[in-house]
Amino acid sequence: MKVIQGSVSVLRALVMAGAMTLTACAGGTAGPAGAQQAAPFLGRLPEDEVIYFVMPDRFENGDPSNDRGGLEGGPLETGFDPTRKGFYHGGDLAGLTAQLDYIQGLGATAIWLTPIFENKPVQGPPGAESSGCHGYWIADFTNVDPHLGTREEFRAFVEAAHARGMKVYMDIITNHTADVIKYEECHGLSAPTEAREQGVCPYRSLGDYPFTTLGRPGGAPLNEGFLGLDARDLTEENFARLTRPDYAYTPFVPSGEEAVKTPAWLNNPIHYHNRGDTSFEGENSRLGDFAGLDDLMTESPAVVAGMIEIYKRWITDYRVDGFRIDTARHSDLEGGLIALSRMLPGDDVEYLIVFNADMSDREINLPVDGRARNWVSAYGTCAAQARAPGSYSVSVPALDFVICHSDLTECGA
Ligand SMILES: [Ca+2]
Ligand SMILES: [Ca+2]
Ligand SMILES: [Ca+2]
Repeated sequence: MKVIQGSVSVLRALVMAGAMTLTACAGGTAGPAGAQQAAPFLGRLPEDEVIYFVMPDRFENGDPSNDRGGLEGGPLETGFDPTRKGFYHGGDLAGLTAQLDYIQGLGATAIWLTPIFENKPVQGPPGAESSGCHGYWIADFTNVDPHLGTREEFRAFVEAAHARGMKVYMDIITNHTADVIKYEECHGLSAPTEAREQGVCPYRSLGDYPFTTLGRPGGAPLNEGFLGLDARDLTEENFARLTRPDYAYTPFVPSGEEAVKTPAWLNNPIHYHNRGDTSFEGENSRLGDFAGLDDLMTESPAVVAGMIEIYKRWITDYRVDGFRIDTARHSDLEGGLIALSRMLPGDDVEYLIVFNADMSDREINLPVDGRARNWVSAYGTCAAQARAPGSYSVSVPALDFVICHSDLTECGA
């Protein structure tokens, strides 16, 4: 095991959760005639990468003018407060690009960034607010967070990394969005004061709150004919019958936030589970809200298609080399993630490496249809993995190292 000294911790060997087959883009029809020579770094196998995992907000401030993300006001409006760990500290993409010498000098050959998409800047109950400095509270899936820079700066970063022969892996989220949707029974004016103050909403299960009755078992019928979320029922025809989102809680979007998410379809509560907070047990691990984060109905073909469209653009527009999919074990893997992996054909991308969450409790059988299908298990935070490497569900050693620049808990995540 190689050890890189410095202020970083080193994580040995992320591991594969599936068969390791890496095939070059063999689309045949993809790309212009006389397609350009593939960049040499694309020929490097994923197990040979040394990955530098970085949270840009905590790395290097290359442009102080973007520290407040273009927002006005105090920390609760802008999210910026370098004196508190849960707020933005000013690091950005310009700083990251400027420090590529340093990162490459450590021996890193690839960079994995925490999500750079535009976040809801501040959320949380009164007195317990924090910011999206970690990047996992996405509001606009099509934009770069203004605290971190611009689309052009992200493009410049990817191009600069590629020019050095380094790969760029994006950290993406398909499980949830920022916390925008609330429930009348927990957060509405008629909710008990205690519930409003605590900001938690107990999970309401499929058994106790079926999709086809209003708010409680025996409630008025609704969503007539909707068959539920079994794998065989994940069809457009079935989801056309799901028209009301108030089968468990009564979701609402607070005034002023009706259009806060992009693409626009994400603003419709019908695309979410709306069953309250997960306690990370059984059914609620997949269908519950992760600390209030709006849990997407990843079983729905419309949601899958929307997510594919979103992330496809990041591949085609920025030529990123792979994705690490966040909170994958809290999503419908068989539907959404397999579909996501099918975004590749026609997109002229040489390789896609998908990092994934812990797969120890799930079987993943991805169809291998001519494209790279690499599933790397990466469970927990970087530091947690470094402390407990035995917790992987594994089989085949894949990557030599992930160098942890920072532990997400530094950002209050
Ligand atoms: Ca900055
Ligand atoms: Ca919510
Ligand atoms: Ca989920």
